Amino acid sequence: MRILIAGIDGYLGWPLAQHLTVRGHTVAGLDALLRRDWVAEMNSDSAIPIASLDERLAAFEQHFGSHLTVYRGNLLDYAFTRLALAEFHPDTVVHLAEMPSAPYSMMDAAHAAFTQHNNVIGSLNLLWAMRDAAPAAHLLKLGTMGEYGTPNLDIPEGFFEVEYRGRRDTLPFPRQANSFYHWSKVHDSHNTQFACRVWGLRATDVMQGVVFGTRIDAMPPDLPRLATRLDFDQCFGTAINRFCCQAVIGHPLTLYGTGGMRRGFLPLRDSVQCLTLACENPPTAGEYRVFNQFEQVYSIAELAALVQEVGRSIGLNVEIQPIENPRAESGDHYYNPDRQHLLDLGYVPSNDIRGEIRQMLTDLRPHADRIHKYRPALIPDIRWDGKRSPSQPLA
Ligand code: USQ
Repeated sequence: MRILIAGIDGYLGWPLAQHLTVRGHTVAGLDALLRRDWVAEMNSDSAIPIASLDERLAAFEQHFGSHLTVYRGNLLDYAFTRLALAEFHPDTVVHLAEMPSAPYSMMDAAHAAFTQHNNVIGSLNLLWAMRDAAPAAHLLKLGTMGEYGTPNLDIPEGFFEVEYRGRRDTLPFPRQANSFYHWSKVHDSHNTQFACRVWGLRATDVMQGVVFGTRIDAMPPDLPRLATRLDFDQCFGTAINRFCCQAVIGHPLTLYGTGGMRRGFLPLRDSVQCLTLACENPPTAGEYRVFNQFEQVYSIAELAALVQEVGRSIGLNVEIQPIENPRAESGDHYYNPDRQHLLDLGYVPSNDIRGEIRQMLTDLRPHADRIHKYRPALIPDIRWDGKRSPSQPLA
């Protein structure tokens, strides 16, 4: 299969390119390298050093023996996007090229507008470019479990059956996102569904949980230029990744509030496995399908306790310090999402969260100095009420 990964320079895109290549697919990429700038804007850097794109591509060719073409540009540029599709002729376009951070989108008006413009218009251009240059290709679009919010109901995969005033229909499950970033993904879902209906495009909208981890099997441990990034700042670092970075420098784990928030989580290797299954089992023309993609549901407090347990078992001094929650979110809620569609396609959850955390801590320990250098980036000061002040420790 010919697979174009938009966002190939990112946390997921770079390992996915390696995994798909090992499976025999012909991969190309598209990227504007914005993630590197956003993390620098947060006065931070990837905990694991990452090579320049040119160095990455040279290492890729050397190790996998296949040349990786990367179209350098932005989905906001329709002409560029269309040209890339027309030239590469993809069977599948994996769309990972969005601004992925909830706190970044809640910083101020400019960042909220940037997030929605970048994500919604970039994705809209991609839909038009696919209509015009690759109408038979499959769009594998990264959405988020956060589109659903935390309703007091089970969460189906995209759609549910409703009865209202004696009539029944199957309709999109209500979306109740909790940041302007998460709303940008809801808007993308609506636009993607509409493009499938009106133009006959085919798409998989992946509602992915929070990803963690440093490794996949295809990634050679002895070739640092093929490593993927791992962020820990308040915007681009996600829960387990931040906790592991904090653990290796002896910084208390920043549990927001009671930590009772429940979310779906999955290791990087499972994310790559699931995206590959979706690529290799495309929907039919005109079909818009939704996959919920996560391995297990955990509360954030459970995860902090797990990082503490594993960290202590390898001799790290790990403390947990609850701090004021900078977000407006429920810390005590029902959460029971389905994830059957990927299991039906053959997804085998790796189910070894302790082993994954141990691997992460081992990979991160040699980079403790880099994390230490950007230590202030660990304390959140972007708040959902619009004020900017660092979260204080709770008793
Ligand atoms: N949290 C803490 N302490 C921290 C960081 C986070 O308690 O140091 C809490 C947050 O308050 C939140 C939960 O952990 O309740 C998850 O936060 P997160 O920053 O790990 O993840 P989130 O903001 O939800 O966003 C991340 C990715 C996003 C993706 C989403 C999937 O950044 O791109 O869409 O996970 S999901 O959460 O399922 O919507």
